[in-house]
Amino acid sequence: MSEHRHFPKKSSIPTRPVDRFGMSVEEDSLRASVSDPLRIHTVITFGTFDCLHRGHVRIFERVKRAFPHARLVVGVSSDALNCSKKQRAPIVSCADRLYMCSCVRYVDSVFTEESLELKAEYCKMHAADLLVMGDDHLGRFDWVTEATAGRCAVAYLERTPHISTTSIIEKCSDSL
Ligand code: C2G
Repeated sequence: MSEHRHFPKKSSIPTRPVDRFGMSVEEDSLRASVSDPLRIHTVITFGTFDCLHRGHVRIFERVKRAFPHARLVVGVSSDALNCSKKQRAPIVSCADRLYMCSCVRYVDSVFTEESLELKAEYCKMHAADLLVMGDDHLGRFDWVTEATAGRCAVAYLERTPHISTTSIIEKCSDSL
């Protein structure tokens, strides 16, 4: 009798887990990046969140999936801070950007970020155990851990490709 060996078809070989957008799921690596995941009660993130889009929401979603019991606090850059960072005013006002972020179901609270230099102060003020940013900022906020006497760890998540506020603005202006 001939021996039948079963090899999995190429398409059924398990690959990296992906979310509904085909993006890699990073909850495990985010959890692994902190020494004690159970110590994470509050996670903080910052951004302008202008023309709120999938790339922004995926940061919130991955944090909440990695730490479902933690509070997610979002610092939204003020209009003045955005002007100084990007030399242009945001399309959407700070009040509306705060409102939109607060309506995302993964977000527990929002506040206005007035200055980049105050990051460690904001982390202390909100008792943050972990600061998470997209990896376009890789390494940029590592100093926060030392400035909070080791209280707040820092981690970076893969930036979502093919979507940005700039590309949305360009599409809108092209279609006028
Ligand atoms: N982001 C992402 N994928 C995208 C676009 C943005 O993961 N396609 C992430 C960024 O890496 C950042 C967050 O979404 O962590 C907010 O993005 P922005 O609003 O562009 O933030 P930015 O104005 O760069 O402010 O203190 C705030 C910092 O200066 C970041």
